[in-house]
Amino acid sequence: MAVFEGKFTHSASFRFAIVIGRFNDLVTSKLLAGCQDCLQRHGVDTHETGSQVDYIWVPGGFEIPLVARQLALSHGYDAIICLGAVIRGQTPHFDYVAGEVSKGIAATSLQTGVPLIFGILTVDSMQQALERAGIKSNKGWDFAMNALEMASLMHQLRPQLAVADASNQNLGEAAVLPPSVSSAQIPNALKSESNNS
Ligand code: INI
Repeated sequence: MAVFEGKFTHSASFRFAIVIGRFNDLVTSKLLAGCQDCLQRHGVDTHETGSQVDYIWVPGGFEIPLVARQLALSHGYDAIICLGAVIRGQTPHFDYVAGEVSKGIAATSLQTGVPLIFGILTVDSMQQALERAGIKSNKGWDFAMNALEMASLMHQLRPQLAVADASNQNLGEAAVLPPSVSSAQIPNALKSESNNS
C-alpha cells in the first residue's frame, strides 16, 4: 500500500484558474492578492499574460459555479480557485447566495473530477470579512495552498485513477478520470492487469 499527499514543490507546470466575485470586491481583491502572493512564492508565474494562471471576474458569488464548471469542463486546469465574500445582511438573501455557491462548487468538483477550492468567505459583517482578508490573516493565501496541494495530489493519483478508469470502462461504469487524462496515460502493464480483472 502507499501514502499519497500533495507537495508544494514542482508547481511550475501546473495551470490554475481563479474565479473572483466582484461583489464586495474590497474583500475579494484582497483575497486575490493573498492568493497571488502564495502562488508566486511557490514558483507559479502569476502574471496575467503568463501561461500558468487565468483570472475570471464574475458579478457575484452566485455566478461563480457556472463559470467554474465551464472552466473545469475544459480540462485545462489542475485546480480552480473560487474567491468570493458573502456577507450577512438584514434579509435572507445571504442564505440563498451562500447556499447556491457552496452547493455549486461542491457539485462541480465532484462531477468533473477537477479540484475546486472553496475560497468563499461567509461572514456576519464586513469587519469579519476584512479580518480574514488581510487585517488579521489572509485566507487567500490558505486557498492558494489548498490549490497547490490538490493539484499535486491529483497529479500523483492519476496513474491509480487511470487503472480504476480502465476497469470501470470494462464493466460499463462511469469514468473516474477527466477525458484529458484517460487511458492513454495508463502504463501498458497496468492496462492488461485491469483487462484481466
Ligand atoms: N454576492 C456576493 O458575492 N456576496 C454577497 O454578499 C451578496 N449579497 O449579499 O447580495 C451577493 N449578491 C449578488 C449575487 O451573488 C449575484 O451576483 C446577483 O444576485 C445576480 O445574480
